[in-house]
Amino acid sequence: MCKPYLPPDAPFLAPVLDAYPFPATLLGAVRYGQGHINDTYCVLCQGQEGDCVRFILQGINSAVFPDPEALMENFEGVTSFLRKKIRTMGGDPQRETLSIVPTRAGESFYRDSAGKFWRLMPFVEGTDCFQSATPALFEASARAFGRFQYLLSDYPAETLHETIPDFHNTEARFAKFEAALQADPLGRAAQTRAEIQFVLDRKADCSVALEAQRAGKLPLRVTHNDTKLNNILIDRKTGEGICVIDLDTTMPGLSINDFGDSIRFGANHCAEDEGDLSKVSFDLELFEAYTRGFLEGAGGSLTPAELEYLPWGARLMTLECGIRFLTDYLEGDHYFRIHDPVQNLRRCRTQFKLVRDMEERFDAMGAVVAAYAK
Ligand code: ADP
Ligand code: GN1
Ligand code: MG
Repeated sequence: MCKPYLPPDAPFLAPVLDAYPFPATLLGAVRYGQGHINDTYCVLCQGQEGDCVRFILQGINSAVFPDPEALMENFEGVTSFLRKKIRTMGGDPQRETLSIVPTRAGESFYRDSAGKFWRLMPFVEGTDCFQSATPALFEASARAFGRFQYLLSDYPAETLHETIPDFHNTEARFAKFEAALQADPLGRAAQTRAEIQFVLDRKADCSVALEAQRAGKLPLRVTHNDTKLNNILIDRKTGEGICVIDLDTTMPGLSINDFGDSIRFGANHCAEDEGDLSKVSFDLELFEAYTRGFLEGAGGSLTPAELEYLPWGARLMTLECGIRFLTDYLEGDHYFRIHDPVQNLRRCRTQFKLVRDMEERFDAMGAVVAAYAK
């Protein structure tokens, strides 16, 4: 039998693959997807009938997730809860939520000799994952994210670990940015004066959602917290968002942030790292499509205050993400995966252009939400 193919830069995969009892002949693994955090591979096997069986193998980024065991506990808790609900509602739990393939030792993850955690999941077949979408696909993703929150509304939130403390604490993100600016280890502040000023001018904005939460206006819910379009698998036959993936940040949070993070990434027609800012603009039509879908999926579960703050969720998640890209650029690009030395700077600039657009069209965004909140 031939040795399975491994990417030349990933010889460390051999013992990881050995740890799993694949049900078919293992052909190899290739890098997969466009996530910024985990190491994702697609593993290919061939069944006895010549059929192809695929899996997703992920190495968990322990610099980002300090406690991978806690993260896997969340993953198992949330997915088994969803599986039960999906089954009760007559859905297909194999396709509508993620699941784990246990190791030969019966564990939900494998720890390699370098201490890195790996998990294996069945590939959800018959789906597509998009980096940008038409209004109809975007609306389908919104229904799925809204429904995800709705399905988890009676999940015992207190049992979830906070996998990244202060993940969407925009005030804490601002403070981290200020510290990076102060330290300026690579002397990059000099070339980013305009971006730095953009953030400093918006310090007060960073407190808007947190103040509403502290005042008891916005409730804590179980939220996904990373609702990028590419964290949804779209069913190829129906065009519906069938499976919410990338569950590592599912923990208590604000509904407006789940709404907002999707808008940040999807309500425009450019890549997150587009270098030509004349191509970057916030699209109100996509915003409307997402709003319609999210409110439908959430099934009337959002309070009037949450509805009122949805446009703020969009502005804040976009601002916060831009701040995070800029901070990472100033600190030397150790958080987000980059493919060239100024990618984080380009990413930050697209976010700030989108924030500016949203600021200009804020009343129109409010009117759209009001129209669908009725
Ligand atoms: P990251 O945290 O790095 O973003 P993700 O969990 O989002 O990692 O996975 C990266 C990509 O891999 C996704 O955008 C998607 O294209 C693909 N993917 C992940 N899990 C599955 C799955 N179970 N089935 C099919 N594709 C998947
Ligand atoms: C990361 O993991 P991925 O690529 O889906 C990041 C998000 C950012 C996003 C920006 C755990 O998401 O918070 O919004 O990049 N995830 C984590 O594209 O930090
Ligand atoms: Mg992802």
